[in-house]
Amino acid sequence: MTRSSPVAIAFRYADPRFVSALNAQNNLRTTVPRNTRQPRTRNLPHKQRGVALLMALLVVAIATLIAVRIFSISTTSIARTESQARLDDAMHLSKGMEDWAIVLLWRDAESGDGIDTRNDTWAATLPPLPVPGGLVAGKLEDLDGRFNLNSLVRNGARDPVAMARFARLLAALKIDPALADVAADWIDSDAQVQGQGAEDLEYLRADPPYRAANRAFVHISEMRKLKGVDDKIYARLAPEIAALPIGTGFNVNTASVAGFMSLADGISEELAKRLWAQGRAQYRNITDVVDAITQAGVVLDPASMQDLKVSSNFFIARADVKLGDREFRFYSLIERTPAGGRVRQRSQGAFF
Ligand SMILES: [Ca+2]
Ligand SMILES: [Ca+2]
Repeated sequence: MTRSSPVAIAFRYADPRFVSALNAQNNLRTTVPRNTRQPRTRNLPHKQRGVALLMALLVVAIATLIAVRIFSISTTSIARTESQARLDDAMHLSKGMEDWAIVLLWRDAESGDGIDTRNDTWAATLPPLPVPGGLVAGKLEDLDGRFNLNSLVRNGARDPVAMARFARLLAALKIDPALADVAADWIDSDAQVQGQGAEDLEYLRADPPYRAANRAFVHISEMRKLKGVDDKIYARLAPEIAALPIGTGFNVNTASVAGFMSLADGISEELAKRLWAQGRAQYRNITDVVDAITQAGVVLDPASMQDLKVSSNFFIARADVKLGDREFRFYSLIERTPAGGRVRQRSQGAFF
């Protein structure tokens, strides 16, 4: 039995205009609509006598009102239809971007080096690409180099390694580490406040009131609802966190400086910057990074090293679509699979 390669799948489902633009960026034809309208002639009324004239004018006025109303209804619905058509076109183009991302991930896996870094082809930004009526640009980022919020609670209990790592990450970001307790209470199934956490009693006092989720984070934007998180804190936190299935691991090749600081007590910002290597870290295996840390005199707890890895399974594909004067942004969460990848979540507007 033969299985279609992701390349074939991608191009089967990709928007044909996007694919043709990928293949022939410079061969786009521009059609300029010609104005073929002819000037209209008008028939003006000639009879002007007494009541007959008044009646005639009223009829004209009513007819004009009706005409204006019909015209305004039709222009509104035409505008709405055009707007919907643009959105549909943009969504098709963003699906093309998803397929492009999956092809990149599949090709990367085929290359066989088994590691994922920001030097990989998938990590390059796709510059704006002309498509009929606009432009499309894209970017693929991995999420495994971020802290997975859902790792905080495992089998109903707080995971001490993840809790300590998140607290260090928060400290590195100059955020109160008590937020680790708050986040754990948000996802644990009970209503019991642990440490400096918060449960329903805290959130029911809000206006409007709400409750703790008591289940895994579906999206990192849930953090906005947590006690102590304001816009400034969220903006600092968002690029460092992810909401992924438990057990995804932490890719040191795509970790941030704060991410490296979260690995152990005693990793200074200076050491973290060295390990981060200007965002170009290329560790072939975990031993390489562990050696680099221990040689700097930092004692590592073996338990906290268990989920470290040098590859990624989850990615965010961003598509920026400009059609006419309208701009759209789409995000797709892609899980890498042996056949390339599959889309797990889509959002339009802001993902973070
Ligand atoms: Ca709790
Ligand atoms: Ca809870």
